[in-house]
Amino acid sequence: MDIIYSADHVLHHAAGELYGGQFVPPFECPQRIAFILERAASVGLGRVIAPDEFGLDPVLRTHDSGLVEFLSSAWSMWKKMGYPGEAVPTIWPARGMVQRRPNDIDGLLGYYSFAGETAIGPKSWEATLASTNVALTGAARIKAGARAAFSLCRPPGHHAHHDLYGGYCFLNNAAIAAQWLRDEGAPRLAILDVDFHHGNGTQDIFYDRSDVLFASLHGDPLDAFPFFLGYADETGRGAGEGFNHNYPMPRGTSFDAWGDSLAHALDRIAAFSPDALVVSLGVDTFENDPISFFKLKSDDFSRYGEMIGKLGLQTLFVMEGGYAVDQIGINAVNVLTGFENA
Ligand code: SP5
Ligand code: ZN
Repeated sequence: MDIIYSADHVLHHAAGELYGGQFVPPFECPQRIAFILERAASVGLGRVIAPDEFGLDPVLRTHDSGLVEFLSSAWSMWKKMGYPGEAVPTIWPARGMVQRRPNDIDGLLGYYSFAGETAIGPKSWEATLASTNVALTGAARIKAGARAAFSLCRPPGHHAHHDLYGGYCFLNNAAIAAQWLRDEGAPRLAILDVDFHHGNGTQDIFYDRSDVLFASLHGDPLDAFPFFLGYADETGRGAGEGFNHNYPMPRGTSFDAWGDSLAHALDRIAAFSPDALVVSLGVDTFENDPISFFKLKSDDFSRYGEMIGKLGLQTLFVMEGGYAVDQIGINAVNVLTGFENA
């Protein structure tokens, strides 16, 4: 399958992430993508192609214009304050406070985020737009009839809500790609999120809708980021009731139980009979992932890639998380070769 890749991902390379009370080198780092690209080349996965430019229109079909405006101007506002470091929020409009957009950059950072680990740097916005173009170019390959495509997105996207960033994500690449396919004429889309973390942003974006089915397998929010969304009883709202499926799983979950959840989610997707499938592909379910608690082994990624392939749907893979950098290439590419071998 074709691999869509932009070198502009390196423009987003924060110096620090707030973790354990310290600023540490971010888990979400540029080397992640280099390792995946290298592995894809060594197994001959497919051609590497550069993204096309789609502009802001498809972004604004999915995201709030206030968020987009904020993200595009956050760095210049931050620099005007004379701060020495990168832009991070320190206050949020929490329970009991007013949800009103402030003017000041410190207020805006909290107004437009749900988590504080992700620093904005001088070129984070440029990298974010490139990442979204990578997803959209993959979607265009699907529209053109390709069986599959791999959008090697960075920064990732599945935590980004309609009007919130966080969890290393600024724009929701998978959601934007799915919405674009809808707008180009596909009546029904399914999004399967296999990242270790709940796809809270994608759930938020499609929660009221019956035309985009969302299923997410993830660490139980009682114990895992993003903590405040992702329970099994979140099944959709209004017309969207019954079109959102969460599979939270406990610490130590290995492929036996995880694969059962996947089989269940795939049955629901098959019953929905979508025109295409978008997979939010995070490989932080790996046993050695530094910030997650599932126990999948490298071979398990091939097995589940094959399960997804057996659905027989046109499939766009959109890269999300995965922080065991040494093995991220093997694990991500195992899913894709498993899919192709189905
Ligand atoms: C795209 C993606 O995978 N985003 C993940 C964002 C997670 N950010 C917060 C991580 C906090 C980890 N705390 C885990 C403690 C492990 N001992
Ligand atoms: Zn994740």
